[in-house]
Amino acid sequence: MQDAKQDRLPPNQRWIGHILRWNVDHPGIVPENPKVKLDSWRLTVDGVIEKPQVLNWKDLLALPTHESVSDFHCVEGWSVGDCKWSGVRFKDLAETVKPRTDAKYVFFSCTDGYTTSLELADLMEDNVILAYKLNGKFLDETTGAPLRLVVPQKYAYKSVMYVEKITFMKFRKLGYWEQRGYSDTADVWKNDRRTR
Ligand SMILES: Nc1nc2c(c(=O)[nH]1)N[C@H]1C(S)=C(S)[C@@H](COP(=O)(O)O)O[C@H]1N2
Ligand SMILES: [Mo]
Repeated sequence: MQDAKQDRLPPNQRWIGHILRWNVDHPGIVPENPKVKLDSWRLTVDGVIEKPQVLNWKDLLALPTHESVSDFHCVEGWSVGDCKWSGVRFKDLAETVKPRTDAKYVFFSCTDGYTTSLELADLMEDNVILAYKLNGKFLDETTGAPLRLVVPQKYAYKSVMYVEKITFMKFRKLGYWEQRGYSDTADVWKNDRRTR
């Protein structure tokens, strides 16, 4: 199966072991790993949607659960294969909040101050998950507890940890690394790494 796994490696990536490490080789942003208390944790979903929501931890766990196995690719060149994420599919959340027809982008804000954004269409893929578990265990603060986004087809700087707010938008607004010259498309198969 070695070959099959090699075929799954996007350009200029290398496999590392099976444990995700926190921000390997990413000098520049050194956030504290926030320790979030679950009883005060809230997820705000707002912007150009019919049904804005503030979900607590129980509300989140009550949404339909999905599992998705995918490979995780950091723009610095390391990849982790076969990560089994569980949580809520982004498209199921979108169905609940009912984006208006002019919603084209989604902006994510995190407890550590980090941000990213994606086109709504890219978030509607089946393997895009708001994950609270990795390989059967609830996330810890090194992997984004309590909730992170996982977008396997994009470099991992789009897979934001510690998500606390999801804003549907009409216009594009660049996130933390995208403002600093990293590609906004971030397509791992097209090698979309930097714009400058
Ligand atoms: N909130 C937040 N999310 C983030 C980051 C960050 O600094 N803050 N770093 C990103 C980058 S560059 C990578 S490679 C992955 C690392 O995820 P891991 O810690 O699970 O390996 O998280 C991404 N999501
Ligand atoms: Mo990264």
